[in-house]
Amino acid sequence: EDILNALTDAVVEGDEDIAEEFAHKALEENLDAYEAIVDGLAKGMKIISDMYEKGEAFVPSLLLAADAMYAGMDILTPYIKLDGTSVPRNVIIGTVEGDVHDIGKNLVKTMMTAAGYNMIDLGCDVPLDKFAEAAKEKKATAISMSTLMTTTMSGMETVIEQLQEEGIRDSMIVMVGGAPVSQSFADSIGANGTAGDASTAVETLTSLVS
Ligand code: B1M
Repeated sequence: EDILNALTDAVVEGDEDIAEEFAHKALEENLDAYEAIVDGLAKGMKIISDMYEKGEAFVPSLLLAADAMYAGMDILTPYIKLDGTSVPRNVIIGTVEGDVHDIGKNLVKTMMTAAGYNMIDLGCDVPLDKFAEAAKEKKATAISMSTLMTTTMSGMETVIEQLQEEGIRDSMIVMVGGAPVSQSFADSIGANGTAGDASTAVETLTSLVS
């Protein structure tokens, strides 16, 4: 409990050293690495993002918070217990064209990696046609698209249309997510699923592939 709170605080404060210190402590105390990320580090990122929304925090603090979160994740991620039964599947992930927000996308990627998926990360501000191109090239099982802005959401629909044009839509699972994405939006563009957070994203993907 104390260690989880310390991880959360380290992210909110944007303190990489403390995040690293408590990530090590979490491992020493045999805390579950996955829980330490979700209930410790990611929780801190959510808090600072909400503070930003309310005008209580500013961009530099957000970026320091993300650095602290990544520093803790670097230590914890190798200790997440892999689901040994899963067959490796290629999953394309990226933030759509026009959008540079990648903190949430990176969390989703980490959780999916931890669940045994082989993640192919196209990064952020990804030109829309790259998704179908990469999916074909890597014989992907799924495409995971993230966006944080209302102005870039329609890009996800374009990608689905491109998959259709390429004749690979039906053999592909398409997941969409990010703060403005709702279930009804996902349904309206013909995506297979969405999720409100990174761990639910993994559960949804796993239920869709099996
Ligand atoms: Co910007 N930003 N930002 N920003 N930013 C938002 C998104 C905004 C809501 C803030 C606001 O104004 N109220 C707003 C969008 C408004 C809108 O669309 N209507 C906004 C804006 C406008 C902008 C700029 C345009 C600002 C400007 O320059 N004028 C600009 C964008 C430029 C561009 O992209 N072309 C910009 C820039 C930035 C920073 C660079 C400063 C920084 C991003 C740094 C980075 O990502 N490398 C930033 C940040 C940090 C935010 C907020 C504060 C926080 C986002 C974040 O990282 N959250 C955000 C406000 C907010 O969300 N409270 C805001 C933490 C992260 C862990 O959560 O990303 O939601 P999130 O991901 C979650 C879930 O959504 C879900 O799981 C994740 C983990 O639980 N999820 C998925 C995400 N992807 C998923 C995919 C899935 C499933 C689940 O399946 C595939």
